[in-house]
Amino acid sequence: MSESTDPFAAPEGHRSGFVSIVGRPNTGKSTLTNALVGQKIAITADQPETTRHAVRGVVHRPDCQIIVVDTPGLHKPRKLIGQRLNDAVHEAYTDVDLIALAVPADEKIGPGDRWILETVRREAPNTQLLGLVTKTDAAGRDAVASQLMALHELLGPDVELVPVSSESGENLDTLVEVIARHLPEGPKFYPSDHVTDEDTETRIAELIREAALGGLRDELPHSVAVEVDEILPDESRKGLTDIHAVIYVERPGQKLILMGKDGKRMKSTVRKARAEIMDLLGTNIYLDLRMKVLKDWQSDPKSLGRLGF
Ligand SMILES: Nc1nc2c(ncn2[C@@H]2O[C@H](COP(=O)(O)OP(=O)(O)OP(=O)(O)O)[C@@H](O)[C@H]2O)c(=O)[nH]1
Ligand SMILES: [Mg+2]
Repeated sequence: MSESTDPFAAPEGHRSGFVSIVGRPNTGKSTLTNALVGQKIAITADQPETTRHAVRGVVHRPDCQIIVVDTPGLHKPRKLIGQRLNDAVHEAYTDVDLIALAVPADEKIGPGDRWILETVRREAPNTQLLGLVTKTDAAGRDAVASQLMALHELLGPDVELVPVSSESGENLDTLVEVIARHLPEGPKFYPSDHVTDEDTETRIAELIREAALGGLRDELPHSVAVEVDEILPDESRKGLTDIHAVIYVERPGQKLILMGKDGKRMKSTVRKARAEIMDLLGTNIYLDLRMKVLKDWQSDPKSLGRLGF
């Protein structure tokens, strides 16, 4: 293979490694991961606790390759699923080169952030930290400045800080440079066209969950899980791929809410999910979406196992 077509070819001085983004729920970790990778690989929502497993995305630059590990927001667990999510984060940051702690510009640093920092320092004592003030577009300059001071106070003088906005793109390139500077020299781990380890089925299930979450309030988003049953590429129907999936909720009343009046909400969920999935697959699809009650699945070990937690 000639050098120019080798997808692993890297110049002298090339850097590579892993950075985990950790932080409280809803601090913009997944949105930032997508912005850095340049593609939607992790779903996002305006409610906390959206991400439920560590999602790897690859950032390709001529002089570096960064594997960003988006993690579920950390908090003291209340249910069995919370414990499982925290365990997933633990796995995601014990073997990385760098851990970036994200705090949003528009919320005060509090006990939740301190608890995360203590956990990280205890369990990955030798891993270099980086501090991120996210969502800088959502706060004024003064607020961003005082958040940087507060984060400096929290993390100490040896930790570099970067204020970023995934929304406006502010400092995304700087962040890539800062991360790369903390990584060791090394080869490419992934070929240059690889953006994520997520398999297609998982990405489809997540896109359906994202569509279903839109506008839900309170505890309801946490009760939603999605499983893809079947993906059937059907040649005879001119490339129309059949996708069969199930949305799980915990109680019959939740099913009614997700269905909406005259099934309106469900129809809009199917429409939104279908558009995103077609974008991902680049083909036309038929989406068969059903809904089932899996009673209190968030607290039931058997159900959690079945849903992959
Ligand atoms: N204004 C603004 N909003 C943002 C930015 N980044 C994320 N958000 C919003 O913040 C909310 C949460 O974003 P996510 O990326 O899902 O947050 P997360 O930290 O991954 O959340 P969990 O997975 O629940 O831990 C969404 O409504 C995003 O649109 C940003 O740079 N600016
Ligand atoms: Mg997330």
